Amino acid sequence: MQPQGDIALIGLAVMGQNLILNMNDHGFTVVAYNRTVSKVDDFLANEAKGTRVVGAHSIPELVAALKKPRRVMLMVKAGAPVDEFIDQLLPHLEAGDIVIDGGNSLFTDTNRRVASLAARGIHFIGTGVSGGEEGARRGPSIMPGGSSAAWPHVKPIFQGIAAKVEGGAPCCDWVGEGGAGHYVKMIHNGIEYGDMQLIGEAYHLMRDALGMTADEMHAVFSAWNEGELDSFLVEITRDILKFKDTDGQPLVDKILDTAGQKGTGKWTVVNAAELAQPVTLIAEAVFSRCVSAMKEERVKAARKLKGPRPAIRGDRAKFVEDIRYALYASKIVSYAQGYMLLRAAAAEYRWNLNYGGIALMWRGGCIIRSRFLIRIKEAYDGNPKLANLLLDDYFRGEIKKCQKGWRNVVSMAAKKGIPVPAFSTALSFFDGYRTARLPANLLQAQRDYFGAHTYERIDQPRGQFFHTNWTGHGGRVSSSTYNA
Ligand code: 2AM
Repeated sequence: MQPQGDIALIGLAVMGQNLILNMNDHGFTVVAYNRTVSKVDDFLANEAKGTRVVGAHSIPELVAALKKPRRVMLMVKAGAPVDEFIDQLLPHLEAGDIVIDGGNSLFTDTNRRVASLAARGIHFIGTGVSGGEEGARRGPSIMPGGSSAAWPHVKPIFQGIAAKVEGGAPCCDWVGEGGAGHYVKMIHNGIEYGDMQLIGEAYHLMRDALGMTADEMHAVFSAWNEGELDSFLVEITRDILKFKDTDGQPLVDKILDTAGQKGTGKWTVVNAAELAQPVTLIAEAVFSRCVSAMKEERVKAARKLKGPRPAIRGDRAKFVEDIRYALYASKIVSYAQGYMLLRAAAAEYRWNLNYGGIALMWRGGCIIRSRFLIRIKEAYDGNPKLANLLLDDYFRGEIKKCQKGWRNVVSMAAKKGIPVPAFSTALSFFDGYRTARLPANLLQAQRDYFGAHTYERIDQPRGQFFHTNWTGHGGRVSSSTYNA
């Protein structure tokens, strides 16, 4: 009998199982395998009962069940387990076969795997999969990159199972070469950190500056979800604020204020620093989680370090509207920063990234899905070489509308002692980006003074470097190697 399997999936945790069931729903025959082989039979007897899913109890059995070119997708723990499965698969695969890693792998690992498998004629795809368990089952956002020759062979499966948005467009398209797919997933997660921090700051101001109840804030987030801020994260915030504990009190009020993190936000910030890109909002979001984790220290400090009273008097409804402006403008800045990083990465790693396509992939299925992303797609479709999202006519107009309220929120928060690191870094970045003359002339003078690092002059062409003997003593030799 000819092999029937369209694709094999290794890794029967919830995400893997749900992707298999989703593929099955879309008419694909999936071969299922897992390191702990007993889970294969459990899956066939339970979740996959009555489906066309085929169980494999060994790698050779899995490979034998697949049509050619063979497609094998890994949904296992990132890191060494991925390499171990690749090593187990390789002796059984042949040139033209395709290995796909759908885990949360670091993009540099994916770069390495694409290159090492290509040397053996095997195609490798590293793909971001977002949307959690529910997304995997009903339609995730899928961000594949790697060996482009493999794309036509996985495209019908991935676009078939992906979330669909306006006009049935799938939230899955080819991202680019090497580790580009996992890179874009990493940026997605960084942006997710930023969006969550922004919502948190809006909530903090409403709760502590305006003294609003959870029910009142629920009403505000409900209204916000009907406008430009319409998004999954605003929607779940609305629902969380309404949710009552068994005693009828809002559950959110009883949750300890220390946030965890798994590391993809941190990866984004580390990479941003390496590529010299000012992704300040995601950085503040990552560091804010670190501050939140210092609970005991904060409780002690709260007794000793006194600041102003947080309550704001005056027109509450107007201030709530200003918070909406601050949130929206800061969100635009955050995505502008994320896209700056994508552009820098494309240049650094020599990827041809599809910027509008990336916005469309995030438009549905994933945690950062929102109405707003369609505007980003339109901006890049209109001008694929757009230097910065802030310069796009639509976003420029939106920021203009928000600016007054945004500035009011940041200054009120400073006066009232309520931390708004993401709102304020977004505003500082916006002001820095639109400042033709920054104070870095002084900084260059300092560097030249203490380290003879030289400077360029405004009255001379770029690329000419000058050194001054600032003190009248010391050397006249400029430094090119000393880095203080
Ligand atoms: P398991 O069921 O045998 O633990 C998510 O944890 C998935 O990754 C599971 O399918 C799990 O297999 C697999 N996994 C976790 N650690 C692994 C490892 N070190 N080697 C192989 N598979 C692993």
